[in-house]
Amino acid sequence: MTMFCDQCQETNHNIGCEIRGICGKDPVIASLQDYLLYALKGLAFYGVRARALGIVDAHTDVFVAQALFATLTNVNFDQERLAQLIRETFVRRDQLRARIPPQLDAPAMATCLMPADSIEAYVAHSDTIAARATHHPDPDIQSLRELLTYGLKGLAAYCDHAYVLDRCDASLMAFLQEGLLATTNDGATVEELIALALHCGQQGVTAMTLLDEANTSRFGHPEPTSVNLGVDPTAPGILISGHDLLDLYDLLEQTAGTGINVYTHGEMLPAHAYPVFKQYPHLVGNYGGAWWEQQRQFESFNGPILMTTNCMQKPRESYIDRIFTTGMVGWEGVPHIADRQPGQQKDFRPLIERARTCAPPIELESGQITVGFAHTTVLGAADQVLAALQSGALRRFVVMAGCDGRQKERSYYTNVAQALPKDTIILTAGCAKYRYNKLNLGTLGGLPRVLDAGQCNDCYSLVKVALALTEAVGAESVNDLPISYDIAWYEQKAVLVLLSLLALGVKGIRLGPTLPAFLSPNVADFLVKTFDIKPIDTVANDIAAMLSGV
Ligand code: FSO
Ligand code: SF4
Repeated sequence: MTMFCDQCQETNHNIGCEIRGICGKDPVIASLQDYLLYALKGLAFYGVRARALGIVDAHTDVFVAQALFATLTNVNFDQERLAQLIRETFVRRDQLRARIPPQLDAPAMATCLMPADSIEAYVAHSDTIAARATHHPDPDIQSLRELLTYGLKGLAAYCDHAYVLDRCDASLMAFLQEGLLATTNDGATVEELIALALHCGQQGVTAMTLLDEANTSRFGHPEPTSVNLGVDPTAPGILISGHDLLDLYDLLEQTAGTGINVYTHGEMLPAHAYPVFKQYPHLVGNYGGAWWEQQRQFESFNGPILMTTNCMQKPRESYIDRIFTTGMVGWEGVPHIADRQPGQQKDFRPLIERARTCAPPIELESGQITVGFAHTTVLGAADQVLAALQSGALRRFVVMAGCDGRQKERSYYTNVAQALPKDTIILTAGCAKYRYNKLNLGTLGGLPRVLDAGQCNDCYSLVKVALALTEAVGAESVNDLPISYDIAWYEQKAVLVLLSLLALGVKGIRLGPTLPAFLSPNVADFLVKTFDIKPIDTVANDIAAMLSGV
């Protein structure tokens, strides 16, 4: 069996994973995910047609977002779970189909059904029909279809994060299905697909705004906070990873008074800055670094681990009996904490029981790092920032947001952060920060030189800061500010963030460690010419160029 996947930055030889994913995705999981995507496009056909007739199924809208989320990099590796999602796609599609007049032009993906209903049948169908039906012979059209699809996946993930906190936007839900359907339109031109990809970016801004409101209205506005990197050697802990702050809330509530500590990992680090989470003294610190270091770090953590979203790696034997998934995350054989029932919390008792049998974590490091520089904090210090810019004490901001990954070339980002002159400030968000957030780069005008806005979706904060500064200094465009963008990408949320920046008119972004494999030469050329996107170069060349505003 073979597979083909090129959706993330670590794809094999920057071409595609064909035998097994670098991420651990095997051909069966790849086929099931491809088939789920194919089936979702069929569901989208009826979703779009029904919506045009005023028929909206809100549960199905959310289901589409969640099922798409399951196909993101490092989310779901569970065959049975993916097969269930495929089955549910068919059921929901047929329910919608029954509510509207017959659609004589329905494509094959809108009518397919596997009577055998087995994983093997889905895989066979995926490999023979789904792959062919969604692949376009024109490399530019195919490239743009992929760009749009991966942007939609990122959008779906952020929609789900907001939905968990009771925020849903009908236009976002509609666009997820319109976008999916557009990727099946053989008549779509290059220009139309580019416009759709940029529209996807605009929707990304809406989704990140919605999620920011959801997080801040529920947990308060992040404020500058020192986070402990060490451990409490006297008590066992539970480690929570991923992006889902409501899961953290439920876990903290249920562990309060039990003598069990809670630690954040990876993208959960920014939680420490939210006022609501500061009320829990047993949220003692952050353990470890970015997602790709998890296997070694989960081993030494000793206690249970909860994966709330991406990025999950293959669990090692040493901790497979103490890792749990929840939400859209899945790994075969790993216990899954079920969704919350209306008005109730998720039930984290299995983790709490397991923690009681575990030793305290082994300390990996000590000290503190500072988080909590989202838009409210940075704009609260706007006068200070403007004064520093006007006096020349602050020469430039460098946005170094995005993702981290395991490729050694990513040491570029550590080296850039280290080599940037002391009159610059780094704005960061996402797990990319782990390449430089423990370097102790000092302060400038009372602010840390690494301002951490939060998770990857909190890139929204960076955009908000840039737009407010544009207005404050009376600049014509965001591109006239002394801000450079040196973005690291890995998975599809980052594709959406990139499209969002482009939709907002940001130009001159450096993107690395490699440009996406799914960009055809012509599409890459278009992005370079239109948006001045550049691949990263050497540290010295890039710093010199950024400081001169190029
Ligand atoms: Fe990182 Fe993974 Fe947040 Fe991504 S943990 S790589 S862009 O899933 O989502 O930044
Ligand atoms: Fe390869 Fe990335 Fe796809 Fe995994 S998600 S199979 S590493 S391209």
